[in-house]
Amino acid sequence: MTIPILYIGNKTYSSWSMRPWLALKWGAIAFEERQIPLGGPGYGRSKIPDVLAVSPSGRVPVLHVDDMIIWDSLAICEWAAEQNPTLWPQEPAARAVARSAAAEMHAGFAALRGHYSMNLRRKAEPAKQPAGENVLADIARIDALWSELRGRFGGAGACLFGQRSIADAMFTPVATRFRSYGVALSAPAQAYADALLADPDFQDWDAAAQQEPWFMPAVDSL
Ligand SMILES: N[C@@H](CCC(=O)N[C@@H](CS)C(=O)NCC(=O)O)C(=O)O
Repeated sequence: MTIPILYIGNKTYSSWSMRPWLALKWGAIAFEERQIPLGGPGYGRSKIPDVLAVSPSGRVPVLHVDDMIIWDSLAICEWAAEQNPTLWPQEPAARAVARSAAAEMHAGFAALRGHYSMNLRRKAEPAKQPAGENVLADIARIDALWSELRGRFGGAGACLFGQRSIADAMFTPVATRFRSYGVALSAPAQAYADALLADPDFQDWDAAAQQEPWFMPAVDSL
């Protein structure tokens, strides 16, 4: 196998790119990273020419492994877990719950994601519009889920399932949103969010984001 290539978007804004990037790092899986800046012609319609050249969905992240193409964040995380099974909890019941949490994140929380766009350059400034009912419901569900999973499976560690897993990778961008928009959480959920943001690999990603030259007015004006 040649070294896999992970195509990602802007580190400041592309939450879906961050998730498999963290999973590959945490799984100690070697990969080359190639960045395609989002925005410009075709953006928002899955029609950015440079993205379409490498991803059949017109979206990033996408992983190329030899001649195989994996074009979705969760599918890339699953491939990573095939290389390094410690990316999921080893105990079957915990693993099933971790997969449920990761899938819930992947498929859901649209109101939260729409209202609080990821913007790593924004540090604790409330959103210009107040959070609506659906956003508040998403925050409450995530807070309850994090608190419950930490209590049931977290043990002495800081992660949801004792050691870093794909579930933590899926939720790290949410922790950045809570930080960026100053969203108040319960004490257990805040402790977990703080732990995600203290992760050294996340901090590498965040530091690179701060150096990026791109600026998306639509996101930065929220
Ligand atoms: N379900 C996909 C979503 C990927 C996605 O929406 N990526 C965004 C960037 S974070 C994108 O490529 N947008 C390009 C566009 O909207 O044209 C996944 O989980 O990978």
